[in-house]
Amino acid sequence: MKPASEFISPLEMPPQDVLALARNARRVTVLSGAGISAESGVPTFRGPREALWAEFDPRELDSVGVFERDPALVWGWYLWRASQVRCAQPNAGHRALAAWGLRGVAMTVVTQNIDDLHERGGSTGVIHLHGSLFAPRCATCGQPYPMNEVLLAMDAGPHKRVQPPHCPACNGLIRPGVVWFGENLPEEPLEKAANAMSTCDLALVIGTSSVVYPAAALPLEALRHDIPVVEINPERTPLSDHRGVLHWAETAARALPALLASMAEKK
Ligand code: BV8
Ligand code: ZN
Repeated sequence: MKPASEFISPLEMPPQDVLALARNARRVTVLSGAGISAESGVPTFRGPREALWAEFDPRELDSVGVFERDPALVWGWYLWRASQVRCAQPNAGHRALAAWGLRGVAMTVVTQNIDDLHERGGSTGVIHLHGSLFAPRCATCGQPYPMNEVLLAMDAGPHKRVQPPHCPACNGLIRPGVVWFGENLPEEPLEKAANAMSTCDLALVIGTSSVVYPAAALPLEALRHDIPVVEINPERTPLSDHRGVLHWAETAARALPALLASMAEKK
């Protein structure tokens, strides 16, 4: 049987220092961003090409004020994004993280993403810092509202206005269950994420531009505790130059399976 490493093109062999850290890690915490879903066809926010916000000004759609002014525009945009994610599949990066978690390490996945691709790729206990596309709630009383098939069947489009439903409890407007700019992150997920980042023995930062706070401050928490941080991203980010960060210029769907395959190799 040929060793797995022979199936991996030299391009994808993990850097030796990253491989050594991964092999010795017993508690791994991941912080992921839109980049980990890019190879599933879900557009990123600030990427060069298909950036989601290339079409929209984030202040245009990612703040409470806009929803109050034009709920149908915002609701239509999020419905469209939910239908896009439902057509997407978890990629090899999502699946490799889930597989790693089954190899006896304590794996905590913290994500800024509002898609469910980590869960569909097999990860459990995923911590969502910015909410979820699939957990709408009442903008007035906060009651959760089921994102059911009817809603998803609507032919929402990026510029299509769709009137949001009303809350059965108080008749308030139903809004996307996400965190917009200027809104506080949910406390419990943020606390759990900060704890996971400061008590692990390896932090992986995958597919994020590291510009949105307070999420972008989490890897700095690991560095403050002298925990090694590996950043997997084809581009460099403000995090890349921090002392203690190993930047691996690779995509998630190539790097993570390669890391797992190499870890399985005899040392
Ligand atoms: C807060 C909503 C307290 C859901 C998002 C002034 C006023 C108010 C606030 C602020 C202010 N100044 C600063 C702030 C704080 C603000 C902030 O950080 N602003 C930044 C932009 C300067 N943060 C907030 O407002 C947060 N709340 O602070 O509350 C508060 C309250 C009141 C007043 C002040 C403070 C709320 C932040 C959450 C905002 N909501 N989205 C949605 O629609 O999705 S943010 C949005 O950006 C998404 O959630 C996304 O997750 C997040 C980060 O983006 P990334 O995931 O990193 O994606 P991006 O496209 O940027 O990068 C992709 C990366 O992947 C790239 O590096 C690329 O190279 C790489 N990549 C591409 N392909 C691959 C890949 N990597 C690997 N493999 C590949 N194949
Ligand atoms: Zn309500």
